[in-house]
Amino acid sequence: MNKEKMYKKTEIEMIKKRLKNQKIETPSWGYGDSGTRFKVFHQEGAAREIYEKIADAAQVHKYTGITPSVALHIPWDQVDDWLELKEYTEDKGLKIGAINPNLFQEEEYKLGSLTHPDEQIRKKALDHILECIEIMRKTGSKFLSLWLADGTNYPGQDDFKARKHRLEDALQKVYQAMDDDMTLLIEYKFFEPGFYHTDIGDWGMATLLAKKLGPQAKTLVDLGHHPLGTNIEQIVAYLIDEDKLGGFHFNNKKYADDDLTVGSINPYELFLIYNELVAGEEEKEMNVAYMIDQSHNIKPKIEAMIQSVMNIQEAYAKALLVDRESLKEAQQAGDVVMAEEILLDAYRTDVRPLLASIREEMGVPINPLEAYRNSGYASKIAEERG
Ligand code: PSV
Ligand code: MN
Repeated sequence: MNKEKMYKKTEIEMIKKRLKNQKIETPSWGYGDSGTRFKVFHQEGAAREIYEKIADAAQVHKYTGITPSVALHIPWDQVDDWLELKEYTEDKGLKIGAINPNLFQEEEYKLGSLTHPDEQIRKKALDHILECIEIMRKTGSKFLSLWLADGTNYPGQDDFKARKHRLEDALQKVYQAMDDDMTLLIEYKFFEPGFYHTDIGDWGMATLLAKKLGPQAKTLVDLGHHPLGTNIEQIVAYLIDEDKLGGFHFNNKKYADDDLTVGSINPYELFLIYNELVAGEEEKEMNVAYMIDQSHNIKPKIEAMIQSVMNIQEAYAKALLVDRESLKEAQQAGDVVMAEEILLDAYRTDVRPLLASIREEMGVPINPLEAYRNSGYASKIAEERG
């Protein structure tokens, strides 16, 4: 029953080319000490400031070859001289990626930032975003990645519609302030820190906001931000179809927004998401910012990041192997079993030899994790940084 697909040489070359072009952005905040509200564990050698974070991100790129940019979080990564940081980043062979405004740490944001009932607080939040757009200009970043912690904790605390209108007003101003080559990514999350409601609770709300704003506003899918059981691959397919898929925050969850290693809990889901992405790529030009959003509290940071990148690479490779023509035929014929078998066939393929061969051609180690482990970088930074 299982129809084995034989790949032609040209098909393999095409798959390899696409794998070599894959790009994943890593987050500055994934390289520093992190934890939960119970405890932040210190790791020897963990990056203490943005220059060290960039240096560590460069290691991930050195060993994987597919992580050429780093997302910044402002003000966590604030510096006095952005040009100097840009040059340092470029010297390390990287670029500054998405700029993430931080609208959740100030005392004034207790009742919200862009949705706050007080106009003065809303202005403070808007000014911070406008400052982030300036930082984008100075660093060459093209993505403004917006996540709001806004929401309420109790029924009746505030008016849903009034908050929606405040948000729409503010986002209009943000959109107007952006340059033509910038994209606003709107991230959603169904809970936390608001436990009664969040102002951008799901992909529908994010996408409605993005649609009202215009083509430079898109939705960002963070894999940890859905209720359990949500069919994320369907959301991805819908967003692609609507030209509204702007970016990803890769991670994996078991319970809530756990920030677990991407692909560690449900690798089949990751594959199915990539299956939609590959189908989308074959249909249209997609300008998607693929980013990791994980903070590893226990694992060594750089190793965890390399592991994550490799898991994403595997999911993409497997999705590229899906026999799309036969899948279409099976779907058309109502052959439910065969359609599923075609997906499983690709999913069960051991793509490690394929990835080893592209790594060889790209001039990076065949086993990035092992090569990094043997490099001595971890003990070097532990000694230097204390
Ligand atoms: C919120 O949970 C989030 O996913 C947003 O992307 C933040 O910017 C990030 O985590 C870091 O706190
Ligand atoms: Mn996120």
